Amino acid sequence: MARIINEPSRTFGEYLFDPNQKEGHYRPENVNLRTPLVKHRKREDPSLFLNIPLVSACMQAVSGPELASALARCGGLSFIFQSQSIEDQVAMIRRVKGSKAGFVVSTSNLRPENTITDVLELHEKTGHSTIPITHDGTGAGYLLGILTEHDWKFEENRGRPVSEVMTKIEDVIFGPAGISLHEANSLLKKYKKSCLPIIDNEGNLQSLVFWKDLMSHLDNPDELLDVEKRLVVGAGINTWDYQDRVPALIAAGADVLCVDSANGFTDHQKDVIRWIKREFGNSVKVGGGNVVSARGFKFLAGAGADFIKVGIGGGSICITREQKGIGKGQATALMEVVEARDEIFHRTGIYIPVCSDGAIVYPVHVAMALALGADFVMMGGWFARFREAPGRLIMDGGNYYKEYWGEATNKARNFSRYDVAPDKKGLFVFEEGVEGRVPFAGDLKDGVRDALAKIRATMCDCGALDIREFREEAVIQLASPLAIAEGGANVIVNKNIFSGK
Ligand code: MZP
Repeated sequence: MARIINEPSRTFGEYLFDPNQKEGHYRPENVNLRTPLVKHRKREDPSLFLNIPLVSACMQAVSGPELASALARCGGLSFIFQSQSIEDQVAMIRRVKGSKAGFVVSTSNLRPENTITDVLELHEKTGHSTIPITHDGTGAGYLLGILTEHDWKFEENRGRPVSEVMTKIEDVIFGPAGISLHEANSLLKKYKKSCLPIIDNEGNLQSLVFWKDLMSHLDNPDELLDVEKRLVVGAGINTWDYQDRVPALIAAGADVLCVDSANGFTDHQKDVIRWIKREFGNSVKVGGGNVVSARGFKFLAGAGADFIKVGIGGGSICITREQKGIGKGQATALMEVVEARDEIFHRTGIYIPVCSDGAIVYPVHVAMALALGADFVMMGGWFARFREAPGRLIMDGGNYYKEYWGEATNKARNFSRYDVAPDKKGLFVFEEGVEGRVPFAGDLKDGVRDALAKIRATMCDCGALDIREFREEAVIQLASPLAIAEGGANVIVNKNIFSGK
C-alpha cells in the first residue's frame, strides 16, 4: 500500500499573523528587503542578491525584456523564458543588458556621408535618437560628431548628409576614457547635456553616458545592477538543449540561470546542474526546481543548485493537480523544504536560498512565504497583469485585461519544461495549464510599490525590519475558513470599497 500522510497540506491563505509588540522605529520606511539569490557560506555575502524579494516566472506571458528591465529597476529580477529559440532568448537578454547602463557601447552609429533617410531608418529599427557619427560607422570608430533628435527630427531634406546637421567634434563635450561614472555624470550636469560620449586618446568612441539613465537611477534607488552598472537579468534553461543554450546565454550577459522544469526531482536536472558546474565552475550560478519535499530539496542541493524553487500545481494557470494528482499545498511544501534547508545550513554552514514559486495571489501571500522561510518568491499571473508584460492588452465589456497562459498549454508548446514529447500534430497529448486573462493593472512600478508597502507594513506589525528578523519574530496561526471569511468586508451591502487585497 502507498504511504499515506494524513495531515492535509496547506496554502498561504489559511494562515494569519499574530501582531508583535512594536517599538517606535518599526516603521515601513526602515524595512530592508534585501535577500540572497544564491548559495553562500555562513557569514559570507552571496555573490548575487535581490533588493526586493520578487522574481518573475520563466513564462512567455510574463518575462520578456520590457518587464525584465522594469522589474530590475525596482530591485527584483526576471528569468527570460526558455520556450523559444536560443537566438530569440539571447536577443532578449541582450536587450535587457543594453537597456540601462552607466557606460553604453553605442549600437546605433552612422558615417558622415549617410543621409537623413538613413537616420530615420536606423531610428525605426533601434528606437535610438542619439547617433554618434564615426569615420567607419561603428561604435568604436573615430568620432566626428553627434546627432541628436533636435538635429534630424524636423529636417525636411531627407537626402541631406548628416555631416551638415550634426554637432561637430570640435563642439562636442566629451569625457576621456577611464573617467568614473560619477565624473561622467558631473560633466552631464555641468554642461547640461543629454549625452556624453567617452573617447580614448586617439579620438575613438568608447561609450556613451546618458542623462536619462542618471535620472532613472535617482527615480529607482533599489535598481539591481551588475558591476558594469547594467541591469541584472536571469534566464530559464531546459534539460534538452542546455549544452548549446547555456554558453550562448552566458555570452549574452545573463547573470543567473534557472532550470525551468515542472518537476526538478529528476536525473535530467541533476545532469544539467553538474554539467554547468563542470564546464563553468562556480562562476555560473544556476537554480533548480521545482520540488515540494525535503527529499527533492536534498537531491538538488546535492547536485549543486545555487537556489531551489518550491511549488508544484499551485500556479494560477496550473491544472497539474487535476490532470495528474501531483502536487502539494504551497505553504506545507515550503515549510518542509525550509526545514531541510535549515538543517543543511546548521550542519554544513552552507545556505541555499529557497524560492517559493506560484500560488501568490495577493501581497500578503508574499509576506507569508517570507515568514515561512522563503528568501524570495516567483510570480507569474501577478506580473502578467502589468503593461510591460508580453501578453496583449484586451478590452472586454469596458474592462481591460492582459492575456496570460501557462507554459503547459498548447499555446506555449513548452514541451521541454514538462519532459514530454509532442504528438503527431505537435501538441500536448493533454495539457497541464490553461489560457486566460488577468485584469490589467497598469505600470509595474506602481504595482510593485503598492505591494511592497503592504509587505513592509505586515513585517513592522510582526516586529521585523528585515527578512531574517521577520522569520524569527513572526507568529503564524492556522485559521478556520470562517475566521478567514470574517477578515474580509462583511455585513456591508453595496460596498464600493476596494477589498484591499
Ligand atoms: P502563478 O504566479 O501564476 O500562480 O504561477 C506561476 C508559476 O506556475 C510558474 O512560475 C511556473 O512554476 C508554474 N507554471 C507555468 N506554467 C504552468 C502550466 O502551464 C505552470 N501548468 O504550472
